[in-house]
Amino acid sequence: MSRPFRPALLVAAVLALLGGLTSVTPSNAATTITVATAIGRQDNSTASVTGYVVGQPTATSTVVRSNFPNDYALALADSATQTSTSSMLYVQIPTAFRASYGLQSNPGLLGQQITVTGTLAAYFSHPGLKNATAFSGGGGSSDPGDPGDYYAGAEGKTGAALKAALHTIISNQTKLTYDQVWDALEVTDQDPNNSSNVIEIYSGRSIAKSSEGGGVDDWNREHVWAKSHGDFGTATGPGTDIHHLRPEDVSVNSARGNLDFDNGGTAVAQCSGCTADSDSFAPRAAARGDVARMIFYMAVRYEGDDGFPNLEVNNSVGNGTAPYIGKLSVLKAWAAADPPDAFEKNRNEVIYTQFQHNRNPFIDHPEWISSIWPN
Ligand SMILES: [Ca+2]
Ligand SMILES: [Ca+2]
Repeated sequence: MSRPFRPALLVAAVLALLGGLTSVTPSNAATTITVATAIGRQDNSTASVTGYVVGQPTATSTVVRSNFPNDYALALADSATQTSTSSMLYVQIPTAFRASYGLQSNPGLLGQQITVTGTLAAYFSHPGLKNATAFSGGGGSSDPGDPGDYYAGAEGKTGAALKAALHTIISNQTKLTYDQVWDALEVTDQDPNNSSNVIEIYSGRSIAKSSEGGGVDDWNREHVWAKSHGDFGTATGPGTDIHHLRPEDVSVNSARGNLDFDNGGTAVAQCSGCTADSDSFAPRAAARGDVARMIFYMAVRYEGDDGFPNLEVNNSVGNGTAPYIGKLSVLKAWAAADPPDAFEKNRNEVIYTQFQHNRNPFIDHPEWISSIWPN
């Protein structure tokens, strides 16, 4: 398959990066020191250090930039693109700050400028900062699910009013062409342990990015909200919305077809943990919540006001070409049993910062599912 160069995506990514670098102002710039200064001043004094989050230290000379193991530590540098650990300060994150500044919970902090106040002392046998008493920056919000007051318009709302407010918020987005989806999925669904691969959504298998296409055992662009349910095709719109477009093995994609989602059935070939019968499909357990949150996103994002059908979740299977997907009660149970993990949160963040500039609210706020769909 030919892969033409796509300058528009590159420009969008660069603009997103520049925006990220220039939008944060240190809260206490006059009295803070640089990372280089902090590295040279490991004397147990107290200081406020401003730098860019460049990863999580896991050993003296190892800093990871994805697949963050926990929320306990981060690495700061004077450049957002620094990769040399000798130019990094290792910051211990005390319990009180882990929910807001730990990278597993906040992968979007990567590349953000923050300021940390604490004791300049070795951590992981490396120049560090421990016993921090204050963190600031990184978007200026202590709520990782509400970057820059993204959800301000939904505040205090429930039920139909919440759904309407979220529809307005998430409809403000950049739209991709179906061709651009190939490149986007190589970023959003990259295997955290192998940057040459993507993870297939239903099966969980890691497959070479280069194996994209239509052949046996290639991967292609699966529409989790089956495109026949509303017949929206692959025109720019719901058919190219990467919040629900995922890499999947060609034959597994075909086995899912346009089936609704429900428990039960028999095993699906090449898809460990997946089952299907004549009117429904179930992915592996670890993908079930992801699937549910994608379906709920689509139901809120597409309300029939943009030339495409009003997509809705119902409690049926066998919906055929109607603009509905079921089964609501099962999808709610799947979402509860499989809450958002680091991979899913990172994916949402990457779509927001690099591609569509809108978010899946149900990854940020899973509690909104029951508010909008109480029964
Ligand atoms: Ca999951
Ligand atoms: Ca809808």
